[in-house]
Amino acid sequence: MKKTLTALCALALGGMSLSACGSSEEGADDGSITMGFAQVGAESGWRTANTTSIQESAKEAGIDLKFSDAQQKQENQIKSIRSYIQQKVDVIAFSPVVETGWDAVLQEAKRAKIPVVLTDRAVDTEDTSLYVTFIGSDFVEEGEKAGQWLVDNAEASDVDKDGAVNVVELQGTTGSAPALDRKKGFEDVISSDSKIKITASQTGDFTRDGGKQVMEAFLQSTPKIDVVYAHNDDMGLGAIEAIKAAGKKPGTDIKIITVDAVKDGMTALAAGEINFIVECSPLLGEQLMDVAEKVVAGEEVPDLIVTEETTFTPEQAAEALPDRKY
Ligand code: GYE
Repeated sequence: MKKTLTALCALALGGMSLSACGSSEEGADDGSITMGFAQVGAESGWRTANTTSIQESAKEAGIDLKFSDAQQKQENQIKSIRSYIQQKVDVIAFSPVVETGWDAVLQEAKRAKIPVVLTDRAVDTEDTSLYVTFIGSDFVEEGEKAGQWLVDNAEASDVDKDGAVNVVELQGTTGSAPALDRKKGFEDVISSDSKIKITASQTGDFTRDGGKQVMEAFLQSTPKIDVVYAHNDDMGLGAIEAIKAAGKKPGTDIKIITVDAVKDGMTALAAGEINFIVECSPLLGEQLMDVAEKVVAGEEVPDLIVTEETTFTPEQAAEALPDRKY
């Protein structure tokens, strides 16, 4: 199972981190790679599509995948990473549920000479030698795109035409890269327009149920809501249920902006219940397997691999839906 490419590694070390080298342990070199993948959970449509992409791509690439679901808990992810180290996998990949608190376990992987690839979410650490590369989206840019749509459509979003656009925000998992960055990008852009204000902001943990519950509370506590900015489609879909239950029309009485563009979100967008979606692609599996093969072979890979993404209006969603893969 183990590939020993110490010579190659040594050659390539000039431009890459130590942790990028394959396992030093000698073993049967049958060419196959074992990857340990520590997934966040199954909290959203995005996550389900991401898991499918990783499992299918591993199969296609002939990579032996050990997969675990942490149910959105950091301690579970740390446990699986430790077990992958013990099992001496060739490469560890994971999507860190929150940004901080990874240094200790990543040091253990480094000591065991097992390279780590981050995918989807980033970690906040000073020691960038603890992982080889990051594959995923620019979440700040996603927040900026959401904010830009609102700035461009502020007048139309001022539902009762009182000159103020009151936004409630449904945040993703507290401390996660997408929640922090989507908030930041959005706030940066809307700050250019004094009419737009975030009047309430709370986490719905990226789940439909979380979005519904927080929105129910907002509808009771916040007198005038013009716009919902949800950090993912699922929370936006939960908010739609709450808005309907309160006797209001989602997309009309209250405008909705979300991120992801999974099928359920796109369907609601095409139906006019969501007004704008910023795309975030979960189809990261193929790139991940590609990078894993290179890393295990001691080849150099870029430090950062950023996914290209677009945005959707209702008309664009209707057009894109028939061919949508997730
Ligand atoms: O937007 C959300 C999921 O980390 C980009 O996690 C991912 C986010 C995605 O639960 O739906």
